[in-house]
Amino acid sequence: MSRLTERPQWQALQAHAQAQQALTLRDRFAAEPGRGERLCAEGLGLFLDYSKQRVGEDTLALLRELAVACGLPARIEAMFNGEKINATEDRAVLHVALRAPMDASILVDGRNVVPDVHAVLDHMADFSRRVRDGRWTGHTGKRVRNVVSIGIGGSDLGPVMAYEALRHFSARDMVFRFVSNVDGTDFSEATRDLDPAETLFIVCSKTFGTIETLSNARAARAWCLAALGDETAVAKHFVAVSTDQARVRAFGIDPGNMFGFWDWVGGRYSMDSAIGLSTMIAIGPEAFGEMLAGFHAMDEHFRHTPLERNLPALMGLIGIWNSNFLGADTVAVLPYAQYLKRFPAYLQQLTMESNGKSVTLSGERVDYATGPVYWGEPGTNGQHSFYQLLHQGTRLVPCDFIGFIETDNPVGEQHDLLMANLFAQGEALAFGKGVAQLAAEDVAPALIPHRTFEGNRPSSTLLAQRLDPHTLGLLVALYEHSVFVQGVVWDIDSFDQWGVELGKSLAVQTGAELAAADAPVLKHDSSTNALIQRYRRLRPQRGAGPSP
Ligand code: G6Q
Repeated sequence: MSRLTERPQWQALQAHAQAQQALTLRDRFAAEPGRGERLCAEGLGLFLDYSKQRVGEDTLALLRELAVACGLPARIEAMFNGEKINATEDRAVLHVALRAPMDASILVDGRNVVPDVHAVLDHMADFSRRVRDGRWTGHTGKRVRNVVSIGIGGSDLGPVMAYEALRHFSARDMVFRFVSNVDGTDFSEATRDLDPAETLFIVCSKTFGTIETLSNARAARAWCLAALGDETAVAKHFVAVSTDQARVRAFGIDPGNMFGFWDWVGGRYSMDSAIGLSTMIAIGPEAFGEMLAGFHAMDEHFRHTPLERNLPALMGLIGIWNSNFLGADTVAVLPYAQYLKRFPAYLQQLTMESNGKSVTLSGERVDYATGPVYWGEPGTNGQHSFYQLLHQGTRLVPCDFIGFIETDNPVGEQHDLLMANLFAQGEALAFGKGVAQLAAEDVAPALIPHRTFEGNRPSSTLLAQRLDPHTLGLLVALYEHSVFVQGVVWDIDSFDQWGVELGKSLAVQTGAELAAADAPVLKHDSSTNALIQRYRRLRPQRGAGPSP
């Protein structure tokens, strides 16, 4: 047994889960008047209703005891104080410094990093203003109308999500596109209708060594120069966001056009660093500042609020309960907001890359489940596809519903309809529809099993007034810190990503085998060897174009 499963607090939770197995949400609501008003938490304008989770106040007390036994309060302080809690990479984890106010002091190796953060923010703000008001022009003197951000993973998902989420606040006279996939289709489709003379590329790569991003950046340079004809055009059409100045220079981008960040910012925690330059150009430096203030407010809440009312702690611990004590393998994220259409994809990386680990910090194999699979789609679309499984499938899928009181796009009564669906889905998942009710509705006996909804399916509902930059900052930081809480309890390194690194090195080796002029000697398994040989045999000769 591991240290975690040996803890008395863990074993108490196991016994508690066992004892409560037969208690349904229907039972709980019947036995606890006012449960829906009590099992809620509110802070910073976010309202979290967790009464439809299969927890009681006793469950939450046990979960808090577990968190304390696992050292959560001290680990929170260690993160905020810049200790090297990313143990396998020997790095501090300081995304909280990216949104710290100017007068804060956060030390990494004895150096206050906050002034560095604000120097980059000032550089970004100056550049963004010049692009937005037309003072920054392209090589031919034309105003920049199109911004194409090139990056992948943590250098892409945050900017895409934030742009979509804050589209309402964006410069509507500009076009924003995002290129991530090494599939040339991504670059081609993103640029096919753009004028190179009006296009600015932001090459985002922490390492400036990621093959997908560098390939797309080279394609962008060739596309640009083919139209503008002159190598000096690069200076007006390319800027870089990276931690590696030497590689940026080697690529041909003037370090004066580079926006830096630091090794203590993890890729999936970087949307509020210079990686968010496209966001800042889209919404302007002031609105970007409001987003940072939202992040910071949640940081402060997380650091200083008792666990009973601490939103990230509550969400993280309820997730532990669902994964480890109710056996749920996944979490569905269901924003009832079209602007959050990329939020589930963003959360997928944040949660799964952070907590998809199977050894503890000291390298022992875990004997408990760690990070669940996150997935989702905006409501109401998902209702017409996968919700069937949520309601009647054999798996337990806890859901996070997210909704907003106000909409920026009032169309008739549609916002009420949207929210009615959100509320109705949580209710139906929790309480289902039983045999007695169906019989009372005169449903044919043979159909009753098919039309029965057993209910007892847990969900949380998160409400905010309006989706604006500040709220987006709150929301992202809420999930960031809930991931942290879970990583602390599971005793894993939430901040490394060796699985991603593996992919990067494997592709290089296989890429060389595909590029070799003569048939290379392949030393993979027989399946991989045969696939490579088949591809080499059937692909069109270089320059021949696709088959008709
Ligand atoms: C994020 C991961 C990963 C990374 C990409 C891009 O936490 O490390 O998704 O962001 O692989 O890396 P670069 O920014 O170095 O190009």
